[in-house]
Amino acid sequence: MGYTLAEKIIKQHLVKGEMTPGGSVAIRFDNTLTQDSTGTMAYLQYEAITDEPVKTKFSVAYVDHNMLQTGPENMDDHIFIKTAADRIGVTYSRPGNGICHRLNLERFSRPGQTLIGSDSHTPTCGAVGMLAIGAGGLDVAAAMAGMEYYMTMPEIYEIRLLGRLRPEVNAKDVILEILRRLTVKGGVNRIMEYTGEGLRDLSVSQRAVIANMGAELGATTSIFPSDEATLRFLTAQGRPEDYIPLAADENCTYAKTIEINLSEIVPLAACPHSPDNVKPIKELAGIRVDQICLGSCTSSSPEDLITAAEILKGHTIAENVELTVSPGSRQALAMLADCGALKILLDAGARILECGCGPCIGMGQSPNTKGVTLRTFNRNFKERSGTADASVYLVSPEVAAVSAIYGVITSPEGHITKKTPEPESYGINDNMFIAPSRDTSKQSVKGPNIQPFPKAEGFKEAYSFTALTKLQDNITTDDIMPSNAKLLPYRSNIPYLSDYCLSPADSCFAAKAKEHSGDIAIIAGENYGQGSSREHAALVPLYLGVKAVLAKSFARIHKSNLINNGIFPLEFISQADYDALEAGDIIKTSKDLARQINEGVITLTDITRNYTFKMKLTANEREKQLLLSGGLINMIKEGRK
Ligand code: MIC
Ligand code: SF4
Repeated sequence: MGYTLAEKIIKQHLVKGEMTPGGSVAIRFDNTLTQDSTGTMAYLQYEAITDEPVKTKFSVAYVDHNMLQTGPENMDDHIFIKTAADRIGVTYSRPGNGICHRLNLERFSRPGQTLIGSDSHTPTCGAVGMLAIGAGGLDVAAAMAGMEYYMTMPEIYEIRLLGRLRPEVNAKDVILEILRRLTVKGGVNRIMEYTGEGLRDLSVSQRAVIANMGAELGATTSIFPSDEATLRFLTAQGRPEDYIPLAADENCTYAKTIEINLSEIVPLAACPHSPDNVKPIKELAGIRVDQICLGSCTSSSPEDLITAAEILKGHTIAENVELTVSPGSRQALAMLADCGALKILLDAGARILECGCGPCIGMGQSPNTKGVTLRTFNRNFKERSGTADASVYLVSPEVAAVSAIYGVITSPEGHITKKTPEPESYGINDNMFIAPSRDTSKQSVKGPNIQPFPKAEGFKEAYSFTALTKLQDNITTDDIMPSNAKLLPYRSNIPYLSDYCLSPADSCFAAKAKEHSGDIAIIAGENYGQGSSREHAALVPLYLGVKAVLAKSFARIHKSNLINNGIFPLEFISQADYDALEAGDIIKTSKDLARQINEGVITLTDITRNYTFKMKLTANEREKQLLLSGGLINMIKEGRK
């Protein structure tokens, strides 16, 4: 029996386990990436694990999120990351160089290799046939230290692409169509593997849009074969030597095959407030728009930005609209300047922001009260833009540019006759990457805002949790630990962030938790912790005393972050149990908790209601050990790793 492409790469990097879906596999990572808003914690955690240089083939520390410097905190963080990276052998990408995922694709993506990154959109490099996985900072720190990464072997889904995109349809519409069909839970514990004749016309940058937003499906990763398009891209990036051809074996088997006919896809938008709330643009046409934002790690290749410029050529944006452009990389911005597209965008009235995440993570450019904003980004969770009552629509650059001209949502059909060709060569300038000294006799420099991270206490034989809140389905990590221009500067200061924990979902939670002295539980619905990889969504609750989350189901990265920090992620077996529990209830574990953890079924009693029920612990052997040790740092200290 043959292997799928993902299986082939996993097999080559397998340290332990068997590749049976649902089983536990430990794999070795060749490369790592961190970005600044998760990176400060990752390097603090690395320093807590070891003083040795990194063991990976190549590791990079990007600075792209925390770029608004309205006080000393952000630049202090940059300096800490730069000095921490230098001593342990991690290349540093200076602020202004661009967004981690676009830069990593351009300069360091390598077919057949593995990459783990402390950002949920790390799978972007799957566009060149790399196995790229997003994880929490601690997992990335452990991978840099040379430890294998344990994960539940996902099922592999085939997404077979047929036909050819129409000129006005973007790869963004393809992934929006997949989100429409599969929803934000559709990829959990799955790898999306792309095949089919439709690949022929998709450049690596277009594939990257799809691989990037596989994160919105909740997928472990997404992967494309390494073929002629990959060779063209790597050659244009001046590194043809990194190319190897890679594809699934003809006789491999997939858990499921989904066919998508590219010729049938129409321009789409993800409507407020979820990436899977997808509708055709035609149904939304005429909605008045206040703001349009081009850019982010998903849609800011030169191809995408030149397409937008071509549409805007000779026009001035509508009076009611503000247009911003946050290019994904200096390479992309320099190419826009070289080909004249930057001048076209400026002439049309665009506000050019620096190369970074910017408005995508609420770092500036928050829309007006009740504003309508069209963004070529990948997430439109409520409040993420920084304006609580704004309506954010996720669209392609084509839809964004045409709508900017008319000031209302407008279909690009009839406005575009041919696709922008992919560049034959990219402007290469690596002078904003600093190679590390690997001199561990140096010390990292920590500003006053960099506070120690909270550490889980060891495992106790019995717990009595107070359930301080009861939440609905699809709670995002933006709900658990919001990020915006005011909070992002405190990513290295968990005590400060703790006042805002769960504020969009339950504004009293932090105050209640601070008054409470014992162990706390959170009750939640399906897909708890979807979205970002930020470990802060586990570290901040840990700091507040959260010891268990009782949910109907969990998003993958967040669940690992909870386990790494010794917090129990327990799943309801019956809807009736979820219905029976209320905020304020006291819930106790029963005898033999350690044995129950090993068996994966935990008996709990709600003392307030005199109600006994069972919950599932879906965890592999290693995760059970982690919980019994009180998390990864404690396990490493116990010398069990
Ligand atoms: C995001 O897009 O939500 C982020 C901000 O890039 C996060 C990382 C973070 O919270 O720092 C992600 O995607 O993991
Ligand atoms: Fe940055 Fe937005 Fe991409 Fe996250 S999704 S890495 S915030 S551009």
